[in-house]
Amino acid sequence: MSLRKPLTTLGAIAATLLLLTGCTSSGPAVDATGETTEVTVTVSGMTYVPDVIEVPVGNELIVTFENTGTVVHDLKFANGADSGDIAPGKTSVVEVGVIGANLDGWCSVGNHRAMGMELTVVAVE
Ligand SMILES: [Cu+2]
Repeated sequence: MSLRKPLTTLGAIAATLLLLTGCTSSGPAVDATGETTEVTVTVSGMTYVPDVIEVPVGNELIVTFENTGTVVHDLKFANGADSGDIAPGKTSVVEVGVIGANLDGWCSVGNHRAMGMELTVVAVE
């Protein structure tokens, strides 16, 4: 019986550590820097240009999406930010929010995503 108490204490400590780790690694809890990264994304064929956007962790990302393609496109992000449908030649400013982790973006029109219309926001330390 003398072993039982220390083991229980260790278990409680391990559980607490897991909780703390879970909190710091999940997206929204990132400390905002108060700075903004602004990027313009255009369309070439069925790809976004650029298709990788590097953002310092904690910066707010604002994407100016210019549909330089020949058909309607949009730009949606995995966190729910969305340009809506953008006609060729039109532009939309998308407030993506504070970036705490890598984030995927894609075009939800037709099968454009499968054809390659994807981009990645890379959170850099
Ligand atoms: Cu598209």
